[in-house]
Amino acid sequence: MAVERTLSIVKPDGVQKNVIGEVYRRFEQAGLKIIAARMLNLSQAQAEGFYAVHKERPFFKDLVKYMSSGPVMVQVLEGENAVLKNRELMGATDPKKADKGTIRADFATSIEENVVHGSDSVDNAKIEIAYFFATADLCPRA
Ligand code: RTP
Ligand code: MG
Repeated sequence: MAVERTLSIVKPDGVQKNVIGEVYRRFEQAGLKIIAARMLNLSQAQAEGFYAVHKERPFFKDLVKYMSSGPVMVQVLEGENAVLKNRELMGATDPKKADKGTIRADFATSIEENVVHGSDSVDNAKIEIAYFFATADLCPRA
């Protein structure tokens, strides 16, 4: 299995629910290392740019409004199979469909306010990591 990097975001509802530490605990328990992190308020323009792939979708406007409604915590995770491992920890987009014990099943409010984002492929992870971090910001370790 390859060591990969993926971009994770604790979304505004996750920060508001005070579960950053709980989400980090799950990453670390699964063997994922946090190699960079920053908290910020996304502007509408930043949220639009980040979710540009969804710009034709009916939920895009709401998604941008929600993602820029409060602080987010953004991190780079590194580990074996990190992209899929993070998606498994997150659970399905709709918390009603998410497996028991996943982050979204445990903490999400709705299909929109679903606590976390995770890159869906290694290629998208590279693009998303570069959206928030310079190479010099990453702190990989053995
Ligand atoms: P994410 O990109 O945030 O990790 O989530 P995902 O891959 O599981 O889901 P995706 O299809 O990429 O959708 C991105 C985010 O848009 C919001 N959404 N709202 N109202 C709706 O029907 C709807 N569908 C999606 C969610 O916040 C979703 O995570
Ligand atoms: Mg997605």
